[in-house]
Amino acid sequence: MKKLLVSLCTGASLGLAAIAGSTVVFTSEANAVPLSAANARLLLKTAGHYQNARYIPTEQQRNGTVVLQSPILGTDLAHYCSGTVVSPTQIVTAAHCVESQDPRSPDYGLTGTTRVYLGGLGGQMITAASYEIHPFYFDPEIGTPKLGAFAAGDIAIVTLSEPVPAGTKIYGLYNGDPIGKVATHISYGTTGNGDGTEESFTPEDSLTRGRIGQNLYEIDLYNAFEFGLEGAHLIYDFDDGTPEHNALAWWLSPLERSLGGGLYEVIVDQSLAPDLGFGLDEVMMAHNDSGGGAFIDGLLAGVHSFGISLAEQWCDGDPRNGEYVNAPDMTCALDSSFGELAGDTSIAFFYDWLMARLIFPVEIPAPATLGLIGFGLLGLGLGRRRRA
Ligand SMILES: [Ca+2]
Ligand SMILES: [Ca+2]
Ligand SMILES: [Ca+2]
Repeated sequence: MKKLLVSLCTGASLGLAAIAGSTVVFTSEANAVPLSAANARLLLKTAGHYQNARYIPTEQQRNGTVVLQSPILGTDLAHYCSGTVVSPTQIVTAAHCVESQDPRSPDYGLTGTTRVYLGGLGGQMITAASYEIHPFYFDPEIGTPKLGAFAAGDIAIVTLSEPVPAGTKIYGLYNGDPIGKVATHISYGTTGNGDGTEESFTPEDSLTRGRIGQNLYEIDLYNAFEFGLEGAHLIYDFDDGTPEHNALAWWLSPLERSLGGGLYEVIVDQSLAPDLGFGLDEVMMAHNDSGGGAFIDGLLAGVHSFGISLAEQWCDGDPRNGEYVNAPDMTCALDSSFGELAGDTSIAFFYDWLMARLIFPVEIPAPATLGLIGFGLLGLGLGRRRRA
């Protein structure tokens, strides 16, 4: 596991979106805010061209998903994240998306009031009223916040200042075993092609329209790397259909050999993670996708948290600092290309904590109940006429 620890460091960066008129530039600032590590890795990149219509969610599919915009005070910058509506007044997102709003964070006060845009940046805006971050996120033993996105409790609930309008989809929570299940990812962030040829982050496209696609949850972070809490983070890889870029098989393979001269080769056992993806439907989170949802059976099952790739010294072509001749990452950088891994916070792991906090002020009426209410109003009208 010599490779992973180095990767943790490369993942520690902060994603910002600069807003100047209609121009939005995405930049990455290394080690700016360690707690915000995963922020730099969120958006969906796509197996095929990112403008292919197959990746554009319909209005119906965007319903119940949101963009969170948190202005950075004293600047014209804002953090962007994604989230999912889970009650009439509550959004589930990643803790690192709202940590600067929590008094326990060293960055407390850095950002102003978060704006929540329903169904993407073009949708209705509701301001956030309060936040609750899972305590594991700040726990010095369990959460290891210095490791940012790898903290064990990267999940938060945002409470809105007013309820979402009628007709807004409210997602239920998945409480089954997500490992081995295909998840549908819907998110608003950086998009681009998995082969690294194009990358894009604009208000008009990625933040407004979002992207949709699939990936397979294959293992949890602890069972893959003996790190974190068992079951808390769900791991998947960005496949292009080839064994050469089957990242999870490469990372899980325990054997490697030295070829001399600083060169190493992992003896890849493809049977350890044989899945090669879903062809053009395969997607991977990227910048600003943080907090976005992954859905199984129409229920929220995962929250985009972090990405993992091989530290650049092992794939930069320079054997003097060590080099894997068969590194799976198609581009030697943490940029959501084919051959990288990602982790989602598991909703099932935090199911009880979430359910204890979700507020449904009124029991959602069943269709039969609605019919009775209608009948009752009708009867009242008739009665009034009779009196007149
Ligand atoms: Ca995959
Ligand atoms: Ca794979
Ligand atoms: Ca890469």
